[in-house]
Amino acid sequence: MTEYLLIALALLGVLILGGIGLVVPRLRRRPEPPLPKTEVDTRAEEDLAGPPVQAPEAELSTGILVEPPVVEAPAPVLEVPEPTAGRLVRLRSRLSRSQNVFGKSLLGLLSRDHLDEDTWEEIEDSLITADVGVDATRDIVDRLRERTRVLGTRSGSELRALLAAELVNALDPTLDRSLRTAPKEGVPAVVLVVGVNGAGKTTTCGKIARVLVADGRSVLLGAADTFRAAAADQLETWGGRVGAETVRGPEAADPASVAFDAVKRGIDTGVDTVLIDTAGRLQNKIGLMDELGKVKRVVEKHGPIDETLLILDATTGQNGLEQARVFTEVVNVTGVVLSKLDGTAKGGIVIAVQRKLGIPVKLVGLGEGKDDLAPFDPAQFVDALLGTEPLARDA
Ligand SMILES: Nc1nc2c(ncn2[C@@H]2O[C@H](COP(=O)(O)OP(=O)(O)OP(=O)(O)O)[C@@H](O)[C@H]2O)c(=O)[nH]1
Ligand SMILES: [Mg+2]
Repeated sequence: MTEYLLIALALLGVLILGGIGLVVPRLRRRPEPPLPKTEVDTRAEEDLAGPPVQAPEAELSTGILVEPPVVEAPAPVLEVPEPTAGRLVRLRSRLSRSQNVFGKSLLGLLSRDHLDEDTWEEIEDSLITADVGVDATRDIVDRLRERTRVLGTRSGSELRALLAAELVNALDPTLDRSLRTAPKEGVPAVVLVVGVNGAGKTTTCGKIARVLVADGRSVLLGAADTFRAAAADQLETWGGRVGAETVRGPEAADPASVAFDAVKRGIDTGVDTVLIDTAGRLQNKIGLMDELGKVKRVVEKHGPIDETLLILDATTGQNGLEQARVFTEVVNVTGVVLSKLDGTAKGGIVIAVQRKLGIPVKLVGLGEGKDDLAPFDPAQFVDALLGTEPLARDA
């Protein structure tokens, strides 16, 4: 009897130990990893469930579910550029250096009691010093002399009005100064920006991009200045602020091919305007001017360039005119941007440039700030030069 009892107990013990042996490994065992999915499985699931979502992970030690941190791409904060209307009026005080010549000195001379030969000579000298150019100065002074003689005008406001009319006339208000930046039949307008070293090309490209964005257009920038990586970085920074993509190539890449790719990308993405920045080049370096000609020809494989803007540094005065002439021979310049007008007393260069080149000044740069670029308007410009209103509008 006791023997049976012992055997039964032993069997029970074996059973219990065996049971534990079976259960414990199960408890310890980690769940089997699922079988690797095929590409088809994954695609099918993604189609159904949208973009993949990371599953919450089980914390092994505590068993508490921990949500993975939600990694969201930071939304780019885009700047809203200033509207372009009224910029020249807002920035008129930036012309203060030129205002001294035109507003103060010229008007002062004109209102002398006796407008004798010496006074007229002084008036001529002031205009020439302000870079108006010899031919334009002669025309302006001859017409003023004639009109003051015929009309016998002597009051300050009348003389101011006569001078203003002659200056506006010398700026040819009939020229078309609109920028051709509108897409045609879904194809972006292409704007090529050229000029000598340091004229302000890249800055002006950036400012124009802002002008266009402010006017509701979409813009793509092409960094065809491949001499320095920093040049493309500089352009990309301008574009990034207003959400414009920049197409760039490797350092020392062929600028023509980067410009071509930029226009192609602009066509593919359907932007309104492609702006191409080029490297600074001196007009007397034949190889570099040939390279610019090539950029133009290669870009035109996509279709004609809508606008070629020559950036001229206003502080270089009459020297800029010779540069400009050479550029117009290589590319078909359709508009001039006079940069750095804020840094010169020679605002008359606007008159000389147009007269010598027969190409309209379309925009003027009036400072280093992001929105310090204004559409050029002869009447507003002359008014700013002769301004009788308080000048400190722009804080
Ligand atoms: N005061 C003033 N400075 C300007 C204006 N436009 C450009 N600049 C300055 O001129 C300098 C040269 O400008 P960039 O745009 O780099 O000139 P760039 O023609 O691209 O130069 P490269 O590519 O080296 O040939 C910068 O310091 C600009 O801030 C302007 O209208 N007024
Ligand atoms: Mg540049």
